[in-house]
Amino acid sequence: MTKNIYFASDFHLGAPDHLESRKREDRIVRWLNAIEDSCSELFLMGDIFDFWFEYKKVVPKGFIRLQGKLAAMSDAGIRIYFFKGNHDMWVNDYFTLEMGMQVVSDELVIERNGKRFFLHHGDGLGPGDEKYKLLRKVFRNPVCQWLFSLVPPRIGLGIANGWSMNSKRKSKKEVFMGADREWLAIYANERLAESHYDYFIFGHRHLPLDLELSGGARYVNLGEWMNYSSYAVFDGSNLTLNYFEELS
Ligand SMILES: [Mn+2]
Repeated sequence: MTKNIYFASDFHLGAPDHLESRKREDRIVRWLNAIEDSCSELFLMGDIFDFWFEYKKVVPKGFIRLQGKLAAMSDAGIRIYFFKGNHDMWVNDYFTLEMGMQVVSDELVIERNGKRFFLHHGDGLGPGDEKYKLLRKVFRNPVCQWLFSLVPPRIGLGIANGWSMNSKRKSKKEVFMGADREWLAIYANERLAESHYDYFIFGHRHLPLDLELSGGARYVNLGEWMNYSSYAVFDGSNLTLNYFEELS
């Protein structure tokens, strides 16, 4: 393996408003420009969009610079994976047809250079959050998705945008709960009891983390791009958590 693998999540494009989102999108494209020469695979691990719903013939406006950049990278031979997040699970074939991205619905286990990775956005895993786990079943239900698709975009996207305004809350920084209480670390340790993994990489938590798990495995949380511009890179032997354009 001569090139790097990059992981990022939780861009939440669209939130909190057009101007802020555009500034973030520009930063993300600068990041992609900076990494593309060294990148063999790119894992976009959920909540890339603050809201996405794909109708049969209609997709949400905006985010065109990111989409153009991803299309160009994919055309240049970089493999790109798009994980469904809790904000953007309603994808169909648009990302695959237009940007060559492979859509991942739940977890993806990969092996690269002898290292085993467990990858997932992170929503609905570990103890607690029963209300969301129930909601997730409804949101992911094909019949419910079909029913929503019957609502005209003017109304459907209006409802959704009002809804995702809740995610303004999301721009505040999350607080570390301690290694024994971080639920994705608890979840990862449960998986480790069944099988060997070197790395667990999740998003969703909105807090960049690099925690040691049992048996020397690690849990890396990708953070988010409202406050941190954090991402992970695997260079073939090491996995590191980095910050793009870090303010000094
Ligand atoms: Mn998120």
